[in-house]
Amino acid sequence: MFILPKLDYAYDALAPYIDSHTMEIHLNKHHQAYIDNLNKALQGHPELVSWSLEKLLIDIDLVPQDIRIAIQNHGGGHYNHTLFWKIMTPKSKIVHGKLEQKIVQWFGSRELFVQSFENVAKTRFGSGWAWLVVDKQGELKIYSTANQDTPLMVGDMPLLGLDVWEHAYYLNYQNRRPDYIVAWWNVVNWEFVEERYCQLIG
Ligand code: MN3
Repeated sequence: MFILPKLDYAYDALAPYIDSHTMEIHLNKHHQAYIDNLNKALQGHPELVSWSLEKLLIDIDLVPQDIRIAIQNHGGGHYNHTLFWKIMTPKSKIVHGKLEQKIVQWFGSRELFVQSFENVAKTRFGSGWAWLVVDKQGELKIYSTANQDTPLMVGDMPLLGLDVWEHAYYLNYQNRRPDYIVAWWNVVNWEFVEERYCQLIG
């Protein structure tokens, strides 16, 4: 049985960039619903009990067909949101580490990276996520996915993920998705992301 993770900070800690009410509903209603539906889907499949959440998504093609879409949507939803809470912090500060070096090498500058990521997040039509991932070759990529599709399903490891579903910003920003995207940089937990990157590249 999968359960809702605890936040490392208070609901109102990310304000004014993300408001308390949005955080509370996003975690306790939206994220909880993905977990409930994931657990429900797995109920009829005891052979999958030993699979981790990551394995269910990385090996999505091996998941029995009758629950594959449910795992993709709700397992993806659980994984993406669990990462999303971790990559945010009220004590955001830039880290000049290995990831920044790679970002500058790959995108030309930190500013060009930010621009490119924002562009992908702004132009995702409908609901989905914007990602910075490490691919199998250890290279960085920026792209978006629809719905709760997760980079794990195509063999990439997400470093940064921005939820651009309306439920992530509508109470505070209404239709102004670009304002939410720009504000979000103020709460990115670069220390966590740097550590994750260093673990991934070994
Ligand atoms: Mn969400």
